[in-house]
Amino acid sequence: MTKKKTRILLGTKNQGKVREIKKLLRGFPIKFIDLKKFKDIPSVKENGRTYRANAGKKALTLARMTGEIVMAEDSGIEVKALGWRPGIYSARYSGRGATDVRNNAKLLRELNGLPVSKRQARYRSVVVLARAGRVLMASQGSCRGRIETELKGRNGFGYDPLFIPEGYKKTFGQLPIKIKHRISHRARALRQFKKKLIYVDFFRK
Ligand code: ITT
Repeated sequence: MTKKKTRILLGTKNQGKVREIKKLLRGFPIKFIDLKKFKDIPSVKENGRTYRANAGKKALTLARMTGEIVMAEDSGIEVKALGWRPGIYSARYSGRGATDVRNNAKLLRELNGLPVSKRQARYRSVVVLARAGRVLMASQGSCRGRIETELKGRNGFGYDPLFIPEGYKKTFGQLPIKIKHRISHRARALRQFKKKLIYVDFFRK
């Protein structure tokens, strides 16, 4: 008899994240499905004060709505010169109807004239796994770097055309995606996730 693979729903509407998470967890003995399977599912309101709170709320709410085991992620970019903003507000940084294009334009505007030495930043990611009513596990990762003075490259998504990871001279938009998959906040959070997953008891009530 063949054993059925455990399946996990990727609880994100961000296609950039879906692409990366699927790639980063490829070959892992778990079947991943995405939210496309649940067409009219409403967006979860993110009103927490931390990445952990938002990721937890997304995972628990979607688990309740779908009956699936759900992995959700909350992430953002933090810029030192802005008092580590926008952080948890990264997706909504440029206000109502925010897009990656507008968010990047606002970031460039806010940092206008700031020298390279003052443009430190970091990405952060928190991943939460939940089943109806219970968080099973959480993991996190971060990636240090700085903000470029103009948009460069088309790889990745979101703030990637502006983010130069520490130790490199090019943005994630320019670097081969293989490098992002090795050193990004999400890659680190998911490496920890994989290590912890073997200790998760999916069936404990
Ligand atoms: P879900 O809540 O449905 O997952 P979202 O895009 O709203 O999608 P978040 O609330 O976690 O997700 O917002 C994270 C934002 O931070 C995201 O929209 C990007 O603008 C930015 N971000 C996070 N990780 C990134 C990455 O690897 N590259 C570029 N930008 C990133």
